[in-house]
Amino acid sequence: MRAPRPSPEELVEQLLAGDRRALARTLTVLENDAPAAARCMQRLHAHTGRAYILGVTGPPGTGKSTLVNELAKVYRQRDNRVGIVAIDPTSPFTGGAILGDRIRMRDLAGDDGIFIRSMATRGSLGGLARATADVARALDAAGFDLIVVETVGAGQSEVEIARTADTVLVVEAPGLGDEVQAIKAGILEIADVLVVNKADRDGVKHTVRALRAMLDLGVAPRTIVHHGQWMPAVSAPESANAWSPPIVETVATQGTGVGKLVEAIERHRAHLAESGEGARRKRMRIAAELETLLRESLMDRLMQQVGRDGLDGIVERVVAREIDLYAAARLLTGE
Ligand SMILES: Nc1nc2c(ncn2[C@@H]2O[C@H](COP(=O)(O)OP(=O)(O)OP(=O)(O)O)[C@@H](O)[C@H]2O)c(=O)[nH]1
Ligand SMILES: [Mg+2]
Repeated sequence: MRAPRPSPEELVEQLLAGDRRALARTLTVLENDAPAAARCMQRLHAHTGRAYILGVTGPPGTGKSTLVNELAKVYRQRDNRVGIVAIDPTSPFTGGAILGDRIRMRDLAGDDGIFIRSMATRGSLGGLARATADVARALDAAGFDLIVVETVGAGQSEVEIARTADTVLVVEAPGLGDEVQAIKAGILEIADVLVVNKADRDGVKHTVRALRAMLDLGVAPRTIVHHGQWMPAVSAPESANAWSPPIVETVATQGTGVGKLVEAIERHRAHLAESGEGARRKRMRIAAELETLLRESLMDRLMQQVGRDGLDGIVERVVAREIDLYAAARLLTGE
């Protein structure tokens, strides 16, 4: 007979006591079960706020996972516990395999100070962003000092990640012909540090020049733009603009340039602390997440009140030109 399922509260207790299995099960809850996730977060919240979150994004195949592996090794040497969240890794994730690649990550396997999790992008973007933020918070509560979130660059999702991360690395590689794509995707706007990986390849100087030209055009530095309706009363400090994203060349497969990259990350981290930009970003993130949650719960509540039939009825009235859309919305919200 199987043991009874632990409650969300019991799972969190075990997680806080350092149980890795409970951590893994909690992350599954956070991804899949909204009501239980809310119960977990209620217990976890007081234990969060310590970890430093690093977002790593960029076009497919630029070497992000290889780089994350190298970064994790450096931070492990500094006695940091490292949590890695890979969103929608292109390689399949199987049992004990790490980021779907045993060979590259073998240096990290079996290390208690490392925890690796992959997440699928099923469901809505908003849902993924929330689940990612919750997973990062759970790792934070579980005592991981550095949490790395890797996503494959595809536009909107990077912006969502920027809200989760303290520092965002955008990883490019020579010869992708994606310099222009990068601007289109708005990817440079969210970069705090730009990495040109595969610096052993031809065309690295060209890629660096192209990126620098774009930075000089004023695409960056990023300021997190709040897309929602209300802004918290935290305006950007003037000194937030003092940061211009450095460009670091690396050869992740050889570990070359990784030391310089760590330095750049640490400089940005210090900048966030000294300028007040870090605190501002934290508040912006909380406001944005709160807004998303409110949107969902208000919508749920409204739909419960109105019901499927009620909504269909109103749609029919708009179709019949009895009322316009604005009037329909007012009717539904009881304004
Ligand atoms: N030549 C060269 N190859 C590299 C370098 N870094 C990574 N690679 C190779 O590039 C391929 C992709 O590396 P990954 O680390 O999986 O890249 P990724 O960006 O995580 O890929 P996705 O998650 O699929 O977007 C692998 O075959 C790596 O061995 C590098 O600095 N130089
Ligand atoms: Mg990868």
